[in-house]
Amino acid sequence: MNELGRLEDLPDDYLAQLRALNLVPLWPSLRALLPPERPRPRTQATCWAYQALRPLLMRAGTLTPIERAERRVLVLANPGHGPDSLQASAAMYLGLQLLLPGEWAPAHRHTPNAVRLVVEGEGAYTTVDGWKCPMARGDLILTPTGLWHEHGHDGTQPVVWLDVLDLPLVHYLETSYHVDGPRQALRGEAAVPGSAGGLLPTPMFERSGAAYPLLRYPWAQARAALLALAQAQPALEAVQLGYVNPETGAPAQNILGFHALMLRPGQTLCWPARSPALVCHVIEGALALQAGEAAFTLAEADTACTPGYTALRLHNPSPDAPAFLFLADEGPLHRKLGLYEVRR
Ligand code: 1HN
Repeated sequence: MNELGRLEDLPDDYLAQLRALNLVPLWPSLRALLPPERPRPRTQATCWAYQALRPLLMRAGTLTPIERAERRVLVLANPGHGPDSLQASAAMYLGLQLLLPGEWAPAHRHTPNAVRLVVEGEGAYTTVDGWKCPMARGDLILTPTGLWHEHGHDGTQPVVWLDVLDLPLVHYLETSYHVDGPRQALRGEAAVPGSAGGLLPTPMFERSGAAYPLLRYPWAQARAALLALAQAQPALEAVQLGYVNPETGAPAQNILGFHALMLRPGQTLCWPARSPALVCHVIEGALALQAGEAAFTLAEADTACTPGYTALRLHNPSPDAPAFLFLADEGPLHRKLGLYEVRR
């Protein structure tokens, strides 16, 4: 491969004339834009230990009242992207949000898609598009693009959840904005999937046609489904379920993908390098995670992010208990763009 000319090789007066006309030579940047053989992700394999950050999140609860925060969140910022970009990966934003008893986070809607994965506490709820979604540990609640959402808390203990948004992508596209609104009129409690053994709830005469017919995926159902799948298929390697739109079978949201994974006691999964970055959050149990050269041990409620194009090893160190993980990735986006790749 040819060594390409550098910017420093060009005379100052030439560079000044280019700059004055808003022109830039390509060749000094070409190799960085198109590195040989594989991308060079800025995203670094990073792990956030819940027990280390929890006191800081609780302290935010005393330092900043909800009225001064709107959303009281500590962002999990990937060091490869720097602290100011608020990015976990190229397309994923992660934050841990705290809502205290009696607090209310007012209604708004915005272009980025969000999901909440409940980490701790009970008694809080999110109202999405008028549907009340109670929050219990491990539940996944969607707040897709454009839908009104607000959070309330009728319980007695702090509630914490993990927010996953496609904000970095939507911001990069210069399409990110929000609209504030009044408290939503309640339409009722959000439907639960009620799916079992190949049976799905069918609308009485036709599909609702709603872009997001299901907003809340209770953990109790996902956990039971994983255990049933593991038992029914002892030879199945990855005991994994995808969060999908039950009317279409497509991923639950358009840009990011969400999965629940069970690792059997002592199980190790070796995954080839794939193009999307991945977020792993431990709902129950523990995870020894290796991503390229990086290695972490995650305890319950810990969260890690791994770059794309990186082979992964996921190991459940417990000899007798399964591990349950929540996974988020950029798979739907890569597939839609024709960029999805697996390197075997
Ligand atoms: C947002 O609207 C929420 O509604 C949480 O709870 C985190 C991060 C960036 C932009 C909007 C929420 C967010 C957010």
